[in-house]
Amino acid sequence: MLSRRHFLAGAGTLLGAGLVSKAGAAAIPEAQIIQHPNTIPPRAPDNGRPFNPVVTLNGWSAPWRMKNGWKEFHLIAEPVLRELAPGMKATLWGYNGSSPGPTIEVVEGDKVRIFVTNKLPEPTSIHWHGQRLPNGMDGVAGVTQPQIPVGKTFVYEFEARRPGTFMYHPHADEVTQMAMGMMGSWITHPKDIEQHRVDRDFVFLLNAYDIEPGSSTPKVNTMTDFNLWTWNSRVFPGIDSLACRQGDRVRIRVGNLSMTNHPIHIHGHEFEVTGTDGGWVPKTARWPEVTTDIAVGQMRAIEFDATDLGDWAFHCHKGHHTMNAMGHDVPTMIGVDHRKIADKIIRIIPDYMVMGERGMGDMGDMSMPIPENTLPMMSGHGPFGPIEMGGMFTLVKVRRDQKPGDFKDPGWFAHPRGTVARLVD
Ligand SMILES: [Cu+2]
Repeated sequence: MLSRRHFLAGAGTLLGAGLVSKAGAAAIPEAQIIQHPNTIPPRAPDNGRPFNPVVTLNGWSAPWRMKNGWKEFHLIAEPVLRELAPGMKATLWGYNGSSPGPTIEVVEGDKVRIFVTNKLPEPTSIHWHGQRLPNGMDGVAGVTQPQIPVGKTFVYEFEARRPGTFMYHPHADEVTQMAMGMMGSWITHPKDIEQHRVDRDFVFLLNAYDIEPGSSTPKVNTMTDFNLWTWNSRVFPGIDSLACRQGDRVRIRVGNLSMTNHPIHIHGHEFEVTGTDGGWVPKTARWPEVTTDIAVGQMRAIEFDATDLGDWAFHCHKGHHTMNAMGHDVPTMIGVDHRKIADKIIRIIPDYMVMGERGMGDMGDMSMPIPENTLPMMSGHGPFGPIEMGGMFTLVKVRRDQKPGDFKDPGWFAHPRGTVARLVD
């Protein structure tokens, strides 16, 4: 048994709820809560060391305050309602109003203090994945610290020693808490603002949920059969596009906190993996790719020159990861003429639909009845018709006139005359 003295002297200092509410109000910085899923464009830091901020896809970076040389953040672990895409909201757990939580951005050498308040119905902790830090700050409940009890606030303090891209997530009842959406990105920028400098720097996490059509809470005991494949807890067409200016050097940092690997693929350009959660890859060790597999618990930073104008697909290459729920139990019907049997079934089940005999593409275009709070399996409409995608899919939009620092979606690409595949027969 730990005595109270040990408790206070331990890795995470426990602050009583009373302290937080009154005398301690100024001791803990206010947490910014954001509940909408829009991408908030970055702001140059107004205090602390300078850095080039990242763009969190369908998210934002946490504000901080400087106090006696420490950069202080406040994360609140709590239940949140996250819109996965227009038409579907999920009941998740996250931080500061969202799943994932806000991105933490610091600079190499910063002394960082993070207050973590637990408003979940069960104890939690936060592990700072990939970081070099004192063992007692590593966030493994039971091993390096006691669990953060319900209603209490812990504080983590360490120096951001190694620049790179990291993640944060609970290390207490991990299966439940990660399946419910608890995670976030962490960027430690290099001290030298010119080092690894790019024109656009995006970040997001790969995650996945198993939510029954018509419901909103993930099944937390699912091991492999997830049905919603998400980027920062969003599915296509709810994932924002990555707007770039022609000629930009672009970095996309992708962390995987789902339970399977994802081969991430770009069209029209080739990239190099320039960083992992272990650090920056030396130039001589890089090779060109158009797909990179990101395993569970890994981060990959990819970089490319956005040379070619257009709307370029950027997605996971596993086919079923670019689809939404409902697809799993449908038998393959390609080549089966089941009109006769369908007539008989319709007499018993009036809503029965014949589907899939020409492939599944029809479903993107169909207005079939689906339960409330459920997304179609494939959706999205482009300038040439149905897109037939869902899940882990978005577009890298390269434009000549996209202004530096402008991340707004520029709309559909206007293809120059004679450059679109066409009907000839
Ligand atoms: Cu995938």
